[in-house]
Amino acid sequence: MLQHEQTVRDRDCQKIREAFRNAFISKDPCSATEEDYHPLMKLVNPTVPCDKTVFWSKTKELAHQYTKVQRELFTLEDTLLGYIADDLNWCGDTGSYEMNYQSCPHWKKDCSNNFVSVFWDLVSKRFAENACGVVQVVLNGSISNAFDRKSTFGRVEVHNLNPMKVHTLQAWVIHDLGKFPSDSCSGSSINDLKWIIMQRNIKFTCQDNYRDCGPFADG
Ligand code: 2NF
Repeated sequence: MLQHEQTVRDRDCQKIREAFRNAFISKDPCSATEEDYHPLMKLVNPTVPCDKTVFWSKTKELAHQYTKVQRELFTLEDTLLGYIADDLNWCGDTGSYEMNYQSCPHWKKDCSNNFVSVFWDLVSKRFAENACGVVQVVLNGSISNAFDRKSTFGRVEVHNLNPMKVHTLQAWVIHDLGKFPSDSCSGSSINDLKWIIMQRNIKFTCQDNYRDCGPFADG
């Protein structure tokens, strides 16, 4: 790599790190707003090509296996911001310039406006807004509500798909091998999803357990 390119890349990473840190450092861990992350969002734009976006809900491992095998597909965690933040928990503290390594609020038990939840809602929204063409979602057929309106997918992503750009939502409902499925394309939760998507003028298709021979096959 040319010396100049290396310097530019280092500077961008430095800027991204600083913007991420500045979003929450010295702030009350339960007072996060979208605006806190705006400087970071300005530095990193989601850029997934059309037909390559994969959403997931309660199927993290499987969805990541899928995009690892089908290399040209992307979950949010295959993009820069999702990759950086995945599996992390973070917050600051008022009156301190340090990271808070003692305690950060739990998103369910303590406060909803914590920095982790606000971050994921925002990057999930941008990821969905950016999607185009045929987009996919991997859902869990081994739980009773494969589609859950209260999940990030149901609450944020579904409502931020742009019908001017997104042609079809293709759902894959996958259940664990050897187990009796708890939900499927004909179940009421998927019907709920279908209704929401069709109301938004986007086409909906659904495929049950493609694991035996399709792209989700084991081995
Ligand atoms: O941690 C992530 N990588 C993450 C978190 C939230 C949202 C990713 N997302 C994006 C992905 F791109 C998927 O398309 O949203 C979709 C998955 O979110 P989901 O809520 O539909 O799916 P779940 O399996 O229920 O949750 C995924 C992970 O996020 C955590 C949850 O504990 C699990 O580890 N999570 C869910 N909601 C919140 C929240 N409000 C949350 N963590 C903090 N605040």
